Amino acid sequence: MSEGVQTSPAFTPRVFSGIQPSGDLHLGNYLGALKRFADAQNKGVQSIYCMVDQHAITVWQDPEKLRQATRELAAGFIASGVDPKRSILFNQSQVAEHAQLAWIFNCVARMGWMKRMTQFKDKAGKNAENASLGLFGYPALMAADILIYHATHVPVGEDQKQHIELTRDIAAKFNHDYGVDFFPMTEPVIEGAATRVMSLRDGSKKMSKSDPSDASRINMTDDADTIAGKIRKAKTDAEALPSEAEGLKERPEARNLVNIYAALADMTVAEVLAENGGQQFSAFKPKLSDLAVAKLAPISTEMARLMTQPDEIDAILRHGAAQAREIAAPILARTYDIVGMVR
Ligand code: AQP
Repeated sequence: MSEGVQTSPAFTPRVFSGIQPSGDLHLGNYLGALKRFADAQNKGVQSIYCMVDQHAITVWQDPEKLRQATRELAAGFIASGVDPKRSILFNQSQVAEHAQLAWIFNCVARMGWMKRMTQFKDKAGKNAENASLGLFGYPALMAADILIYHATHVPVGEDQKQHIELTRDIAAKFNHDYGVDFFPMTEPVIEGAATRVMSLRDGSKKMSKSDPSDASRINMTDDADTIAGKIRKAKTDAEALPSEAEGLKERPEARNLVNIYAALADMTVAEVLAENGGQQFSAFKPKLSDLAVAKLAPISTEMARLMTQPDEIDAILRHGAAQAREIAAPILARTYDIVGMVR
Protein backbone atom coordinates (compact mmCIF):
# COMPACT_ATOMS: atom_id res chain seq x y z
CA MET A 1 0.00 0.00 0.00
CA SER A 2 1.36 3.45 0.83
CA GLU A 3 5.08 4.00 1.06
CA GLY A 4 6.49 3.50 4.50
CA VAL A 5 3.71 1.09 5.56
CA GLN A 6 5.39 -2.10 6.74
CA THR A 7 3.67 -5.43 7.02
CA SER A 8 4.97 -8.33 9.03
CA PRO A 9 6.54 -10.58 6.38
CA ALA A 10 4.46 -13.48 7.70
CA PHE A 11 1.26 -11.96 6.35
CA THR A 12 0.37 -11.48 2.70
CA PRO A 13 -0.87 -7.93 1.99
CA ARG A 14 -4.66 -8.01 2.04
CA VAL A 15 -7.11 -5.12 2.21
CA PHE A 16 -10.43 -5.21 4.05
CA SER A 17 -13.01 -2.51 4.68
CA GLY A 18 -16.75 -2.17 5.24
CA ILE A 19 -19.56 0.36 5.20
CA GLN A 20 -22.83 0.28 7.13
CA PRO A 21 -26.06 0.08 5.13
CA SER A 22 -27.60 2.59 7.50
CA GLY A 23 -28.72 5.37 5.16
CA ASP A 24 -27.86 7.22 2.00
CA LEU A 25 -24.21 7.23 0.96
CA HIS A 26 -22.64 10.68 0.97
CA LEU A 27 -19.58 12.39 -0.44
CA GLY A 28 -17.60 11.64 2.76
CA ASN A 29 -18.23 7.89 2.31
CA TYR A 30 -17.21 8.19 -1.35
CA LEU A 31 -13.99 10.17 -0.88
CA GLY A 32 -12.99 8.71 2.50
CA ALA A 33 -13.80 5.12 1.61
CA LEU A 34 -15.37 3.93 -1.68
CA LYS A 35 -13.06 5.77 -4.08
CA ARG A 36 -10.05 4.54 -2.15
CA PHE A 37 -11.39 0.96 -2.09
CA ALA A 38 -11.41 0.99 -5.89
CA ASP A 39 -7.89 2.50 -5.88
CA ALA A 40 -6.59 -0.33 -3.63
CA GLN A 41 -8.19 -2.94 -5.87
CA ASN A 42 -6.68 -1.28 -8.92
CA LYS A 43 -3.21 -1.48 -7.37
CA GLY A 44 -3.64 -5.26 -7.49
CA VAL A 45 -3.81 -5.90 -3.72
CA GLN A 46 -6.31 -8.64 -2.78
CA SER A 47 -9.33 -6.65 -1.58
CA ILE A 48 -12.32 -7.73 0.49
CA TYR A 49 -15.23 -5.33 1.00
CA CYS A 50 -18.50 -5.76 2.78
CA MET A 51 -21.78 -4.16 3.72
CA VAL A 52 -21.70 -4.37 7.51
CA ASP A 53 -25.39 -4.97 8.23
CA GLN A 54 -24.64 -6.41 11.69
CA HIS A 55 -23.04 -3.09 12.61
CA ALA A 56 -26.02 -1.21 11.20
CA ILE A 57 -28.45 -2.94 13.59
CA THR A 58 -26.56 -1.70 16.64
CA VAL A 59 -29.09 1.14 16.29
CA TRP A 60 -32.67 0.50 15.16
CA GLN A 61 -33.15 -0.30 11.46
CA ASP A 62 -36.48 -0.91 9.79
CA PRO A 63 -36.09 -4.43 8.27
CA GLU A 64 -37.41 -3.57 4.81
CA LYS A 65 -35.28 -0.41 4.65
CA LEU A 66 -32.20 -2.38 5.78
CA ARG A 67 -32.65 -4.86 2.93
CA GLN A 68 -33.07 -2.00 0.45
CA ALA A 69 -30.10 -0.05 1.88
CA THR A 70 -27.87 -3.14 1.72
CA ARG A 71 -28.60 -3.63 -2.00
CA GLU A 72 -28.24 0.10 -2.63
CA LEU A 73 -24.87 0.11 -0.86
CA ALA A 74 -23.73 -2.87 -2.94
CA ALA A 75 -24.76 -0.89 -6.03
CA GLY A 76 -22.74 2.07 -4.64
CA PHE A 77 -19.62 -0.08 -4.25
CA ILE A 78 -19.88 -1.43 -7.79
CA ALA A 79 -20.75 1.94 -9.35
CA SER A 80 -17.74 3.49 -7.57
CA GLY A 81 -15.40 1.04 -9.26
CA VAL A 82 -15.25 -1.97 -6.94
CA ASP A 83 -15.39 -4.81 -9.44
CA PRO A 84 -16.85 -8.01 -7.97
CA LYS A 85 -14.71 -10.00 -10.39
CA ARG A 86 -11.53 -8.51 -8.92
CA SER A 87 -12.58 -7.83 -5.32
CA ILE A 88 -14.60 -9.95 -2.92
CA LEU A 89 -17.90 -8.16 -2.22
CA PHE A 90 -20.53 -9.50 0.17
CA ASN A 91 -22.84 -8.80 3.09
CA GLN A 92 -21.44 -9.31 6.61
CA SER A 93 -24.29 -11.47 7.96
CA GLN A 94 -23.78 -13.91 5.06
CA VAL A 95 -20.43 -14.94 6.56
CA ALA A 96 -21.16 -16.23 10.08
CA GLU A 97 -17.44 -16.37 10.93
CA HIS A 98 -17.44 -12.59 11.57
CA ALA A 99 -19.87 -12.94 14.49
CA GLN A 100 -18.20 -16.13 15.71
CA LEU A 101 -14.78 -14.49 15.93
CA ALA A 102 -16.37 -11.38 17.45
CA TRP A 103 -17.52 -13.49 20.42
CA ILE A 104 -13.95 -14.59 21.07
CA PHE A 105 -12.82 -10.96 20.81
CA ASN A 106 -15.58 -9.93 23.25
CA CYS A 107 -13.73 -12.14 25.69
CA VAL A 108 -10.33 -10.64 24.82
CA ALA A 109 -11.23 -6.92 24.76
CA ARG A 110 -11.56 -5.09 28.07
CA MET A 111 -14.51 -2.96 29.19
CA GLY A 112 -12.17 -0.03 29.80
CA TRP A 113 -10.97 -0.11 26.18
CA MET A 114 -14.55 0.03 24.88
CA LYS A 115 -15.49 2.85 27.24
CA ARG A 116 -12.82 5.04 25.68
CA MET A 117 -14.24 4.78 22.14
CA THR A 118 -15.33 8.23 21.05
CA GLN A 119 -17.80 6.87 18.48
CA PHE A 120 -19.72 5.07 21.23
CA LYS A 121 -19.79 8.26 23.30
CA ASP A 122 -20.98 10.27 20.27
CA LYS A 123 -23.63 7.80 19.18
CA ALA A 124 -24.92 6.84 22.63
CA GLY A 125 -24.89 10.47 23.73
CA LYS A 126 -26.33 11.25 27.15
CA ASN A 127 -28.47 8.13 27.04
CA ALA A 128 -25.65 5.55 27.24
CA GLU A 129 -27.58 3.30 29.66
CA ASN A 130 -30.20 2.86 26.99
CA ALA A 131 -27.78 2.14 24.11
CA SER A 132 -27.65 -1.44 22.82
CA LEU A 133 -24.96 -3.81 24.03
CA GLY A 134 -24.13 -4.22 20.33
CA LEU A 135 -23.30 -0.52 20.00
CA PHE A 136 -20.93 -0.81 22.96
CA GLY A 137 -19.27 -3.96 21.57
CA TYR A 138 -19.17 -2.65 17.97
CA PRO A 139 -15.35 -2.34 17.88
CA ALA A 140 -14.90 -6.04 18.78
CA LEU A 141 -17.07 -7.02 15.80
CA MET A 142 -15.11 -4.58 13.64
CA ALA A 143 -11.85 -6.20 14.80
CA ALA A 144 -13.32 -9.59 13.85
CA ASP A 145 -14.38 -8.27 10.41
CA ILE A 146 -10.77 -7.35 9.75
CA LEU A 147 -8.90 -10.16 11.46
CA ILE A 148 -11.07 -13.03 10.19
CA TYR A 149 -9.25 -12.36 6.89
CA HIS A 150 -5.85 -11.59 8.45
CA ALA A 151 -6.24 -8.25 6.66
CA THR A 152 -3.05 -6.20 6.78
CA HIS A 153 -4.45 -2.85 5.61
CA VAL A 154 -7.76 -1.09 6.16
CA PRO A 155 -8.55 2.01 4.09
CA VAL A 156 -10.89 4.18 6.20
CA GLY A 157 -11.72 7.78 6.98
CA GLU A 158 -10.04 9.54 9.90
CA ASP A 159 -13.07 8.84 12.16
CA GLN A 160 -12.27 5.11 12.21
CA LYS A 161 -8.64 5.44 13.32
CA GLN A 162 -9.40 4.73 16.98
CA HIS A 163 -11.25 1.52 16.07
CA ILE A 164 -8.30 0.24 14.04
CA GLU A 165 -5.99 0.98 16.96
CA LEU A 166 -8.32 -1.10 19.13
CA THR A 167 -8.21 -3.89 16.52
CA ARG A 168 -4.44 -3.91 16.95
CA ASP A 169 -4.81 -4.00 20.75
CA ILE A 170 -7.15 -6.98 20.49
CA ALA A 171 -4.80 -8.80 18.08
CA ALA A 172 -1.81 -8.11 20.33
CA LYS A 173 -3.59 -9.27 23.49
CA PHE A 174 -4.86 -12.43 21.78
CA ASN A 175 -1.37 -13.22 20.45
CA HIS A 176 0.17 -12.51 23.87
CA ASP A 177 -2.40 -14.41 25.97
CA TYR A 178 -2.20 -17.53 23.80
CA GLY A 179 1.53 -17.24 23.06
CA VAL A 180 1.07 -17.15 19.28
CA ASP A 181 1.85 -14.83 16.38
CA PHE A 182 -1.48 -15.52 14.73
CA PHE A 183 -3.23 -12.20 14.08
CA PRO A 184 -1.44 -9.42 12.14
CA MET A 185 -0.98 -5.85 13.35
CA THR A 186 -3.33 -4.27 10.83
CA GLU A 187 -2.44 -0.83 9.49
CA PRO A 188 -5.08 1.85 8.97
CA VAL A 189 -4.63 3.50 5.57
CA ILE A 190 -5.82 7.07 6.03
CA GLU A 191 -4.44 9.12 3.21
CA GLY A 192 -5.42 11.67 0.59
CA ALA A 193 -7.00 15.12 0.81
CA ALA A 194 -10.42 13.98 2.06
CA THR A 195 -9.91 11.63 4.98
CA ARG A 196 -12.35 13.76 6.97
CA VAL A 197 -14.95 15.50 4.81
CA MET A 198 -16.77 18.06 6.94
CA SER A 199 -20.40 19.17 7.00
CA LEU A 200 -21.23 21.85 4.42
CA ARG A 201 -23.06 23.75 7.17
CA ASP A 202 -20.47 23.51 9.96
CA GLY A 203 -16.75 23.01 9.31
CA SER A 204 -16.22 21.56 12.78
CA LYS A 205 -18.57 18.56 12.27
CA LYS A 206 -17.92 15.61 9.95
CA MET A 207 -20.25 15.03 7.02
CA SER A 208 -22.48 12.22 8.22
CA LYS A 209 -25.51 10.13 7.21
CA SER A 210 -27.19 10.84 10.52
CA ASP A 211 -26.93 14.66 10.42
CA PRO A 212 -30.57 15.85 10.50
CA SER A 213 -29.77 18.57 7.95
CA ASP A 214 -29.75 17.23 4.38
CA ALA A 215 -28.02 20.47 3.33
CA SER A 216 -25.01 19.40 5.42
CA ARG A 217 -24.05 16.64 2.98
CA ILE A 218 -23.96 15.76 -0.68
CA ASN A 219 -25.71 12.44 -1.15
CA MET A 220 -24.43 10.20 -3.91
CA THR A 221 -27.96 10.10 -5.29
CA ASP A 222 -28.40 13.92 -5.40
CA ASP A 223 -29.09 15.30 -8.88
CA ALA A 224 -27.00 18.05 -10.49
CA ASP A 225 -29.28 20.91 -9.35
CA THR A 226 -29.34 19.67 -5.76
CA ILE A 227 -25.53 19.35 -5.68
CA ALA A 228 -25.09 22.84 -7.14
CA GLY A 229 -27.62 24.28 -4.66
CA LYS A 230 -25.94 22.67 -1.65
CA ILE A 231 -22.47 23.87 -2.70
CA ARG A 232 -23.78 27.38 -3.43
CA LYS A 233 -25.25 27.54 0.09
CA ALA A 234 -22.24 25.87 1.76
CA LYS A 235 -20.94 27.94 4.67
CA THR A 236 -17.74 29.86 3.85
CA ASP A 237 -16.03 33.06 4.97
CA ALA A 238 -15.68 36.35 3.13
CA GLU A 239 -11.99 36.00 2.24
CA ALA A 240 -10.59 34.95 -1.14
CA LEU A 241 -8.82 31.58 -1.39
CA PRO A 242 -5.18 31.70 -0.26
CA SER A 243 -2.34 30.59 -2.54
CA GLU A 244 -0.83 28.23 0.03
CA ALA A 245 -2.26 25.60 2.39
CA GLU A 246 -0.96 27.52 5.43
CA GLY A 247 -3.62 30.16 4.69
CA LEU A 248 -6.43 27.62 5.27
CA LYS A 249 -5.33 26.79 8.81
CA GLU A 250 -7.94 28.84 10.66
CA ARG A 251 -10.59 28.54 7.94
CA PRO A 252 -12.30 25.12 8.38
CA GLU A 253 -15.10 25.66 5.86
CA ALA A 254 -12.76 26.97 3.16
CA ARG A 255 -10.33 24.13 3.86
CA ASN A 256 -13.15 21.60 3.53
CA LEU A 257 -14.20 22.83 0.08
CA VAL A 258 -10.58 22.88 -1.13
CA ASN A 259 -10.01 19.35 0.24
CA ILE A 260 -13.15 18.10 -1.52
CA TYR A 261 -12.01 19.70 -4.78
CA ALA A 262 -8.53 18.18 -4.47
CA ALA A 263 -9.87 14.69 -3.73
CA LEU A 264 -12.41 14.79 -6.56
CA ALA A 265 -9.84 16.09 -9.06
CA ASP A 266 -7.05 13.74 -7.83
CA MET A 267 -4.90 16.81 -7.12
CA THR A 268 -2.98 17.91 -4.06
CA VAL A 269 -4.26 20.84 -1.99
CA ALA A 270 -1.14 22.77 -3.07
CA GLU A 271 -2.01 22.22 -6.73
CA VAL A 272 -5.62 23.35 -6.20
CA LEU A 273 -4.45 26.52 -4.44
CA ALA A 274 -1.78 27.21 -7.04
CA GLU A 275 -4.58 27.19 -9.64
CA ASN A 276 -7.31 28.93 -7.63
CA GLY A 277 -5.55 31.10 -5.03
CA GLY A 278 -6.91 34.67 -5.01
CA GLN A 279 -10.36 33.60 -6.26
CA GLN A 280 -13.54 34.46 -4.38
CA PHE A 281 -15.94 31.66 -3.46
CA SER A 282 -18.40 33.08 -5.98
CA ALA A 283 -15.96 31.86 -8.65
CA PHE A 284 -14.65 28.72 -6.92
CA LYS A 285 -18.00 27.21 -5.88
CA PRO A 286 -19.38 26.83 -9.43
CA LYS A 287 -16.14 25.09 -10.44
CA LEU A 288 -16.49 22.75 -7.49
CA SER A 289 -20.15 22.07 -8.37
CA ASP A 290 -19.27 21.20 -11.96
CA LEU A 291 -16.51 18.88 -10.79
CA ALA A 292 -18.73 17.16 -8.20
CA VAL A 293 -21.53 16.67 -10.73
CA ALA A 294 -19.09 15.33 -13.36
CA LYS A 295 -17.69 12.78 -10.89
CA LEU A 296 -20.88 11.77 -9.08
CA ALA A 297 -23.48 11.77 -11.88
CA PRO A 298 -22.12 8.65 -13.66
CA ILE A 299 -21.97 6.86 -10.29
CA SER A 300 -25.56 7.68 -9.33
CA THR A 301 -26.79 6.75 -12.83
CA GLU A 302 -25.04 3.39 -12.58
CA MET A 303 -26.39 2.85 -9.04
CA ALA A 304 -29.92 3.48 -10.31
CA ARG A 305 -29.40 1.03 -13.19
CA LEU A 306 -28.05 -1.68 -10.87
CA MET A 307 -30.98 -1.17 -8.51
CA THR A 308 -33.34 -2.25 -11.27
CA GLN A 309 -31.70 -5.71 -11.02
CA PRO A 310 -31.83 -6.64 -7.32
CA ASP A 311 -31.58 -10.36 -8.14
CA GLU A 312 -28.26 -9.73 -9.87
CA ILE A 313 -26.99 -7.81 -6.83
CA ASP A 314 -28.06 -10.67 -4.54
CA ALA A 315 -26.25 -13.19 -6.77
CA ILE A 316 -23.05 -11.07 -6.67
CA LEU A 317 -23.23 -10.91 -2.86
CA ARG A 318 -23.86 -14.66 -2.52
CA HIS A 319 -20.86 -15.41 -4.74
CA GLY A 320 -18.70 -12.95 -2.76
CA ALA A 321 -19.81 -14.53 0.53
CA ALA A 322 -18.76 -17.97 -0.68
CA GLN A 323 -15.32 -16.59 -1.64
CA ALA A 324 -15.03 -14.80 1.72
CA ARG A 325 -15.92 -17.95 3.63
CA GLU A 326 -13.09 -19.84 1.94
CA ILE A 327 -10.63 -17.45 3.62
CA ALA A 328 -12.53 -16.97 6.89
CA ALA A 329 -13.40 -20.60 7.77
CA PRO A 330 -9.81 -21.90 8.16
CA ILE A 331 -8.81 -18.80 10.16
CA LEU A 332 -11.75 -19.33 12.54
CA ALA A 333 -10.97 -23.05 12.81
CA ARG A 334 -7.35 -22.27 13.73
CA THR A 335 -8.55 -19.66 16.24
CA TYR A 336 -10.80 -22.27 17.89
CA ASP A 337 -7.86 -24.66 18.09
CA ILE A 338 -5.67 -21.98 19.68
CA VAL A 339 -8.39 -21.12 22.22
CA GLY A 340 -8.94 -24.79 23.08
CA MET A 341 -12.36 -25.44 21.64
CA VAL A 342 -13.18 -29.02 20.65
CA ARG A 343 -14.31 -29.11 17.02
N1 AQP B 1 -17.15 12.65 6.59
C1 AQP B 1 -16.37 11.62 6.24
N2 AQP B 1 -15.15 11.88 5.64
C2 AQP B 1 -14.34 10.85 5.25
N3 AQP B 1 -14.68 9.55 5.44
C3 AQP B 1 -15.87 9.26 6.01
N4 AQP B 1 -16.48 8.11 6.31
C4 AQP B 1 -17.68 8.37 6.89
N5 AQP B 1 -17.86 9.69 6.98
C5 AQP B 1 -16.76 10.28 6.44
C6 AQP B 1 -15.90 6.80 6.04
O1 AQP B 1 -16.87 6.02 5.37
C7 AQP B 1 -16.70 4.66 5.74
C8 AQP B 1 -18.01 4.06 6.10
O2 AQP B 1 -18.59 4.69 7.18
P1 AQP B 1 -19.81 3.95 7.92
O3 AQP B 1 -21.05 4.15 7.19
O4 AQP B 1 -19.48 2.56 8.21
O5 AQP B 1 -19.85 4.66 9.28
P2 AQP B 1 -19.75 6.10 9.71
O6 AQP B 1 -18.34 6.52 9.77
O7 AQP B 1 -20.48 6.10 11.00
O8 AQP B 1 -20.53 6.94 8.58
P3 AQP B 1 -21.46 8.16 8.84
O9 AQP B 1 -21.90 8.72 7.58
O10 AQP B 1 -20.83 9.12 9.77
O11 AQP B 1 -22.70 7.48 9.50
P4 AQP B 1 -23.41 7.87 10.84
O12 AQP B 1 -23.98 9.21 10.63
O13 AQP B 1 -24.45 6.78 10.97
O14 AQP B 1 -22.38 7.84 11.92
C9 AQP B 1 -15.67 4.63 6.87
O15 AQP B 1 -14.42 4.25 6.31
C10 AQP B 1 -15.62 6.04 7.33
O16 AQP B 1 -14.35 6.38 7.85
